[in-house]
Amino acid sequence: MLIRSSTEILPSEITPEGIWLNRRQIMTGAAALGLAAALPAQAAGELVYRPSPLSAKDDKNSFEQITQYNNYYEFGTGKDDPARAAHTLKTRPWSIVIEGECDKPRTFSIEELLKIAPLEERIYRLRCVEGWSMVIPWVGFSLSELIKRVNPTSKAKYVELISLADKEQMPGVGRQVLDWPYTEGLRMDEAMHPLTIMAVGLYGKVLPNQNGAPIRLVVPWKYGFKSAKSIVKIRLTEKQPQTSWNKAGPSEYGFYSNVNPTVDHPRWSQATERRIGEVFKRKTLMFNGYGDQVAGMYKGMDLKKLF
Ligand SMILES: Nc1nc2c(c(=O)[nH]1)N[C@H]1C(S)=C(S)[C@@H](COP(=O)(O)O)O[C@H]1N2
Ligand SMILES: [Mo]
Repeated sequence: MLIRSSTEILPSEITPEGIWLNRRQIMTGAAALGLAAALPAQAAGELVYRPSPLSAKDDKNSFEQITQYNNYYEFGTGKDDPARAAHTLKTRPWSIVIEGECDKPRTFSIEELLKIAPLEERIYRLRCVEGWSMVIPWVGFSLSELIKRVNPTSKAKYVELISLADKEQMPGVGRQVLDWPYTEGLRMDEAMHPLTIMAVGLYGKVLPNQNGAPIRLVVPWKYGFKSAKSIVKIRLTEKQPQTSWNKAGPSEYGFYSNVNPTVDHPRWSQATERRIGEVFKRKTLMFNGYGDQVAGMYKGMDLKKLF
């Protein structure tokens, strides 16, 4: 008999588009044997996904680097706190409530979310506002796929994303380091942009707790803190929502938080960054190198004022 942990994906949660097999399955020859042969691999927490042309060509950081050096203040402010402490996060049952300016507000279970659209691998650069970066092979789907399903009204101008805040599971929530729950926000066009994803996995596997299991936002042209983890609520709003980091330091963390080497943080330069695992610093790229795809959304805006 198969014994499953609560974080594993059930075969019934996998999209029927079983033709998209990951590289490992192809390499092991499982593909040649058909979907039935691939199922035991999925039961062990493997996701079925297809590659995406939106992936970066950069060398990926290792699974070890991506899962042992984290910011997840609900589990402590040290980089190694989340990997050590996030095992207490319960990722099943899980659901996301979508409410606010939409015709069809509703709750999506994690099982429904995993089937919203075929999963894709998105290799993205992540630039933390602290001055380091990584390249992470996420598995997820476009946030637009989810927002479309609730029929936003014409008043829906912004999207507020809210993380879980449960003292029982999250030791850091007992400390006043941020105004919990961790809250982030995007303008509607940013939320609907094809690069903006909800990630459910990385390196082909179910998302580790410390990376924001079971489902988190990833917005690759913005500083890492916009990419809220372990999301439980999404609210469509007419007014620009408040965000936890903006409340904590309004002069340091603006609403837009686009990666911008020409706008320094008041306490340090943003011109360069250190890719985790590398010795020499790199020049930080405008919009984290995604300018061709996203710069149009900010035409005519003063990005020094709207940082
Ligand atoms: N809920 C929540 N989301 C969060 C954070 C957090 O502390 N709490 N930290 C942010 C920051 S500062 C960064 S750089 C990224 C890090 O994501 P990773 O650990 O998966 O690399 O998560 C972001 N999302
Ligand atoms: Mo960050």
